[in-house]
Amino acid sequence: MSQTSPYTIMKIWMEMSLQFEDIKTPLSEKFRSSNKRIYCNGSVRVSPSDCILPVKYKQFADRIKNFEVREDDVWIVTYPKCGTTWTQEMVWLLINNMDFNRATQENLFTRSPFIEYGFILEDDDERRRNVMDTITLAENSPSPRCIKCHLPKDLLPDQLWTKKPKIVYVTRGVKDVLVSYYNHHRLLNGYTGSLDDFAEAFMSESVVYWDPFWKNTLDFWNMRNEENVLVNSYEEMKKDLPGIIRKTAKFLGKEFSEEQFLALAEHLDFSKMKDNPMVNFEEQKKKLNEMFCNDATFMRRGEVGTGKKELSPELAARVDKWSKERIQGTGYPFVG
Ligand code: PPS
Repeated sequence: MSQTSPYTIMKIWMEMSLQFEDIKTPLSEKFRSSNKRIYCNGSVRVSPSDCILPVKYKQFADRIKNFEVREDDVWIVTYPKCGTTWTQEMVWLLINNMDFNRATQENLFTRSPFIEYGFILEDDDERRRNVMDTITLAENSPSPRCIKCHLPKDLLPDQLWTKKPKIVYVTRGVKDVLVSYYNHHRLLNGYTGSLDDFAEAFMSESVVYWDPFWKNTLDFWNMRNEENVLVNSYEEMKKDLPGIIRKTAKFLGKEFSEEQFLALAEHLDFSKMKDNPMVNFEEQKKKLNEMFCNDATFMRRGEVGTGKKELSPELAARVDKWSKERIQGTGYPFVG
């Protein structure tokens, strides 16, 4: 039986208009009340994709869907906490001729715009005052652009599937993502619930900010053989960073000396990135810690296997079961 190409399916989605359904379940309400930010005005389920997003997304959806893509863009697409920042810094340096000078003077936030950041912050969030309109920032950025996006495949700009710029997708072991995302909610949203409650929300496929982890991940895994898509994993980056840098450079059509590759690997080492104010969010962290009275941090552990260590054995087993059911028959190898 002939298989329908992912691009044919995408063409059908492109022609469908977006639908929004308000989400109000006991679990989503419990989750909402445990966060001081982001979910305050409620969430919507977006169709197609089933992605759960803040209500504010409705105001941005068309601008993102109709965003003018350039053929020489590189899009860093990920589920949150999979190694986005790490990959952005790697790709930005690869497509900017290893310009370490600029990388150490200009924040990653403006070098590599997070296109949908605008709808994450509510209008009354004081952080908004310091944040420019990131869609405009991306529109005005010179080529080659390195754009960050966490949206699922179905909600990405339509032109990604016609102009076909390079897309680097990075994935990570789901238990490590869960624990890192829990920490992220504490840091950025003042989440006061327990890790167990967060895990319930994460697996309920209805309350955590983005669409179900496995849908986001498997959609890109199924596109891994497309010429313009590269799927890396956090675990591979930890195991052989110079190897992943070389592989990514090849995918991007960039050539460098072995010395340059090794210099980039050193720059991207967790110990270096953790102390690099252009990528480590330390400045925001101080204000957020004060606002939410906690000690959460962005560059937290930078390790593989933290989920297994931090989740109770019962919870880890439930996450494994939940994952197994979803990846059965897909050939997806990075379980973690
Ligand atoms: S976000 O908010 O979605 O953009 O977060 P993201 O950048 O995807 O993920 C943050 C986690 O990545 C870790 N990190 C790194 N690990 C290893 N090496 C380097 N250089 C590196 N840079 C960031 C960061 O510590 C978060 O993981 P946890 O497990 O929470 O430590």
